[in-house]
Amino acid sequence: MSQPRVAFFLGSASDGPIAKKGLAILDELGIPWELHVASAHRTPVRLEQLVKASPADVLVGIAGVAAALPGVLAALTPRPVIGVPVAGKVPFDSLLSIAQMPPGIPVATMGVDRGDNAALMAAAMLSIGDDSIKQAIVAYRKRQADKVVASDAKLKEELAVELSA
Ligand code: RP5
Repeated sequence: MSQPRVAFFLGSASDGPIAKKGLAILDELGIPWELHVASAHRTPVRLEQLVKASPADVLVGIAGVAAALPGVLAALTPRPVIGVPVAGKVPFDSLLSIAQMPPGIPVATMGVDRGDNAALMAAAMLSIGDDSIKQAIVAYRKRQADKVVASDAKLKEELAVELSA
């Protein structure tokens, strides 16, 4: 097994579906990852131990409500930290908790529930020193573009049938 390059930290197992979107992309790009459930508020000591033990180059923090997790990750390591706010009942709570970091400890904040973009951003960071990851991102984008073009043809075909009926 190769060393994980990206570590996903989740404030709760209930954030799992958001993480899964990103982990599937890392698998597609051939980037090894690890995942931990560790809350900044409920298990601060465990969180610190896990961050210190992690060999990953990039950390991703996924959390909802008063989402301190990505900010605390960033406080615990000089490695880049990407934050993913999880949607909840109060609009913008987790987004602002993650994006509005005080000066000195930044978190690269993704859109709400965008675990997929967190993986792509982590891959882009790693690609700075790794040409094979750069190639994997280019190929991923080509597949994405091909899907859009295929959906265009499919929708036109469906509409032609439906509207001529
Ligand atoms: C946050 O509280 C977690 O990241 C999760 O998004 C939210 C709710 O947690 P659970 O009540 O589902 O454990 O800390």
